[in-house]
Amino acid sequence: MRRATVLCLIYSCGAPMVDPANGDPGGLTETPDTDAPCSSVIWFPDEDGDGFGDSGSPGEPGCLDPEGREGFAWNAGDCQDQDAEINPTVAEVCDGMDNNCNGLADDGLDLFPFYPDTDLDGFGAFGSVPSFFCGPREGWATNDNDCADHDARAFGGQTEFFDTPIAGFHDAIAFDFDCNGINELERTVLKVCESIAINECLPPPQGVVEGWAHWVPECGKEGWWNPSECRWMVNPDNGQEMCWSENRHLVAQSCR
Ligand SMILES: [Ca+2]
Ligand SMILES: [Ca+2]
Ligand SMILES: [Ca+2]
Ligand SMILES: [Ca+2]
Repeated sequence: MRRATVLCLIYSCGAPMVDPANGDPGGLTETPDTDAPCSSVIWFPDEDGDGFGDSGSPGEPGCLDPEGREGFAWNAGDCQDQDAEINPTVAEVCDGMDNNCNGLADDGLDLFPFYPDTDLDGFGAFGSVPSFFCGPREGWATNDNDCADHDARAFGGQTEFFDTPIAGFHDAIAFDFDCNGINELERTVLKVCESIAINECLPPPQGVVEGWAHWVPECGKEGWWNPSECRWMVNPDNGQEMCWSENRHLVAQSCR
């Protein structure tokens, strides 16, 4: 009498069948024969409780009655029995893993083009051939805007300037950090300290606070920088009085 009740619970007496281990109708891959001998049902350990037993386990025979079968499922198919989010009913997602236990990782998903990004600056190499993946992965970028994929300082749209060149690039583009094909100087303003009379300095061009003391150096080259107003004072270099800028110092020209 009790066995009949259990079978009715399991099979809902004509309704869709449910897994006796967890009541999940999606959990069935095989239907045990209710008329078969008790020992013909194979139970598999279900550590993560997702209703699918460890597919690596040989299982053990037992009665259909789920009583005393906690931690077991009557069908195998779980390829990762420590993770309830991985089993045959789960939808495949782009994570490098086989979520639905069909033996394939990330199969059946939309693929997108990715370009090699050797220097990991988020920009793929100019004109490179894309590979197709379902989602981002290290060493690959969604664009091919990197004119120097061996120098993470250089990429399309870079706004910073640098005073050491890109290795291996010829002079005309050795400082082309924003990949527009030319070297642009960061600082081009002159602030020459000249006297118009004893004790009187040439007034600075309007708006010029600081600038190059003599000429505008090329990319990466050093030049003297006048950081403050020109005053009649003793030149600390030679002890003579002249128009001079305090704290004059050498600066390397940065470019991009
Ligand atoms: Ca499981
Ligand atoms: Ca996956
Ligand atoms: Ca890159
Ligand atoms: Ca780069």
